[in-house]
Amino acid sequence: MNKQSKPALLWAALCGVLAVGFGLLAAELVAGFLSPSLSAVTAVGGTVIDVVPPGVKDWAIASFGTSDKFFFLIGMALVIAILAALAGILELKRKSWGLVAVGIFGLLGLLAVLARSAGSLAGNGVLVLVSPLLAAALSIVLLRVLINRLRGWRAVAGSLQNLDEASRTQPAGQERRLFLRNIGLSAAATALTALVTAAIRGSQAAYQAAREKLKLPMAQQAAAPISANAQLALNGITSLVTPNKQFYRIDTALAVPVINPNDWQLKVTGLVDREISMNLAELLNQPMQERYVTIACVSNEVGGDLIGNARWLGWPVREILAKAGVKPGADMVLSRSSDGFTASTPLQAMTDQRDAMIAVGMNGELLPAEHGFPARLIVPGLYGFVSATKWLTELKVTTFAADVAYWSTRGWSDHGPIKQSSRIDLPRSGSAVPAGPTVLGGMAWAQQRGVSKVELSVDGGDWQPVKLASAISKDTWVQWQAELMLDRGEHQVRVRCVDGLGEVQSSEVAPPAPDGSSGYHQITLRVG
Ligand SMILES: Nc1nc2c(c(=O)[nH]1)N[C@H]1C(S)=C(S)[C@@H](COP(=O)(O)O)O[C@H]1N2
Ligand SMILES: [Mo]
Repeated sequence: MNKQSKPALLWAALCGVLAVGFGLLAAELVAGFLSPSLSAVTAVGGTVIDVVPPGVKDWAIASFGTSDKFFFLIGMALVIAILAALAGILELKRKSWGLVAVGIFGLLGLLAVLARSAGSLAGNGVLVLVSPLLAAALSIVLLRVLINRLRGWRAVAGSLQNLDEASRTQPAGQERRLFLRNIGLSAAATALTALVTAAIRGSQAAYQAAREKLKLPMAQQAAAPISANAQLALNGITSLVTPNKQFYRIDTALAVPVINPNDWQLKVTGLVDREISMNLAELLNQPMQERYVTIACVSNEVGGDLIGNARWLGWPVREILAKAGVKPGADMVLSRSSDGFTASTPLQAMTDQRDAMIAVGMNGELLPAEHGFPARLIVPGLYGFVSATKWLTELKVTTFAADVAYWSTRGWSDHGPIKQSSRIDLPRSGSAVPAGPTVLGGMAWAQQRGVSKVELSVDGGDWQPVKLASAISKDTWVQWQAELMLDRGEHQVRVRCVDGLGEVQSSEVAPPAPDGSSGYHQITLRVG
């Protein structure tokens, strides 16, 4: 251990605070930019609040009242600052030890984020891990740079101690100036990052406040309650209705568009008799209907999980089109999002009895920002890229000949009916299962036509029908369950479904591009 003078230790503590402060704030900035619901600091705070004994929470609420959150954040900042200062001192005394300490804090932050988002990584994917990792990485790099500079200064100053005053101020002075300049730059960068982060979070707070004032309208036509026979009593089976936080998210938006509901407008343009412009209050006043619809991504591989089922609340698209008056000749609606994304949907699918809707509600809540707040399209039976425009701002009535949508210019088909498909979710492929009866379960879908049968084939043998739950509707997926007696050894099990018209799922193996994957989902089981 090398002995350091008191001022050196104070400088090292400051280095620690600046390094960790900058790292955390920069990570907050990136998280805030990506999505209003991503934040390592909030996740760590939330986890702390979760694990603190109830007595302490009661005491905090009693002593600080409604400012308890504010004081909690101040307290958290203090604890982080003290730990960061200690890490700085440690790094000065023992090279790399401080960095390891910061790395450990980062790891704890990562665990807190994981604990908070348990099971819901699906929504924002790996993005939730970005914030703690980035914070740790930036803090470590900056701490290393600053402490190395500090060391350089102390080393020169120390080695020159025996020389006379005049000859030692020169190099030591240079090193000192370099160090101070680094400290100054870091402080400025930290302050700037803090300002930008505060600005982003401020506008998001305004969005949150405006959002909280909104009330999800009542459905004029509510969805019928789900029959008990639609939900199989099978442990671990995919839930029939996908919770919003677990709903797959696919879009081209790097940063989730955060739309202030007070500024939002929906326009109907193009081949119409009367253009329409409508604000959110007007939209929410329209007669709403509620439907369970299973939407899917064209990029979903056979057996994949880019599919989800929700109870959507919305206004039928055909109603707004009728108000606008569609001119003869039109055959497509080009929907546009606030971020420029467009989808081309056949006019037919927007106006027929399938109930395409401008959705504002998802499973009883306003749309989450990630899923298109304040309004998006939901068109039963079509893949998302040709129908499910989120952050919807415009419906242009047009023709396939005149307009081309975002993905149609990028090698994907411009008509996108969802291919009927099925999936084995239980057990996971590659599982070892004990000898005796093996229970399997999964999902099947054939939107617009419904599923009439699900069948399994073991090791290429005959197709055997399995138990099929009742469907919520033709537009939703259906759960299935089976019990197989398998011999010891390795087995391949495949699944297929039959739709409501008797059409058997296609065995032709196709990749997602250009119009959706096909083929049978197969799993391997080791029975022993
Ligand atoms: N604005 C916008 N809307 C979009 C997309 C997009 O990239 N931008 N992607 C579409 C695609 S490809 C799919 S599969 C669905 C996914 O909807 P979800 O993220 O709510 O599951 O949204 C559609 N709507
Ligand atoms: Mo998609």
